[in-house]
Amino acid sequence: KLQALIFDVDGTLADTERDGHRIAFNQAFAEQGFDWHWSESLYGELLTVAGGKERIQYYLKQHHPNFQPPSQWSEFLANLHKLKTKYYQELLKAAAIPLRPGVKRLIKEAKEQGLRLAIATTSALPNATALLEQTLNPDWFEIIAAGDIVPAKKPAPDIYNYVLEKMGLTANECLVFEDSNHGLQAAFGADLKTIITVNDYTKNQDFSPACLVVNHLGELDLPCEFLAGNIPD
Ligand code: XBP
Ligand code: MG
Repeated sequence: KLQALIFDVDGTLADTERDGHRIAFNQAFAEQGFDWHWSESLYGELLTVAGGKERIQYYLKQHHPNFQPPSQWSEFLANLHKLKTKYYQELLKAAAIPLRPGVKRLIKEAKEQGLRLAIATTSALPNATALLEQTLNPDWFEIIAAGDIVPAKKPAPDIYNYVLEKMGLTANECLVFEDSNHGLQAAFGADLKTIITVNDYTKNQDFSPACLVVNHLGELDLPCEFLAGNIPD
């Protein structure tokens, strides 16, 4: 029986990437005096790497292979990423990024019906929490599994296995909401059933292991009863 819904954050709850994270990365680069700029299309390519620190490192390897950080790589990446997190928080405060259609309705209805709720995201914890504070309520979620809490980020299944373990649930008692192929791979790797809501960055990706792929949740009149009984194996 369905016991819990587990949500990805970026791209699933809200379209945070293009006008949120991307801008904050560029602001952090500029403040540090780097002339690196992530355009909308370049960012689409960089999204294949999950995690802010991992994404910066990948970008430098691909586009500035001779770059040498002024300190140890780990320290350099951590500091730059901290700055980016600060800018992202400021950005969310200045112009809240809205939830995608249907998200609030589904989450409220799930809560009313007694389903348990959790978050599984690659983003840093303060970023996930800030979005939830502005749009829903972080307390509605029993577990907010985020960022470096597991060393191997999506597409590795670790973050989903972590949530299952913390909630004391088995995979067939949960349903996941994701927006990307690497999120789907992570959930699938933990044997979880997944509904995909695509966005502009992910609409052409392969979602074959998903149990449902839709543009967004607003078009669906199928929330909890459907979810409880009708998701195919
Ligand atoms: C989210 C991400 C994150 C954000 C940046 O992926 O890929 O890296 O872009 O977050 P998912 P941080 O939606 O699959 O969890 O900079 O906070 O790491
Ligand atoms: Mg996502």
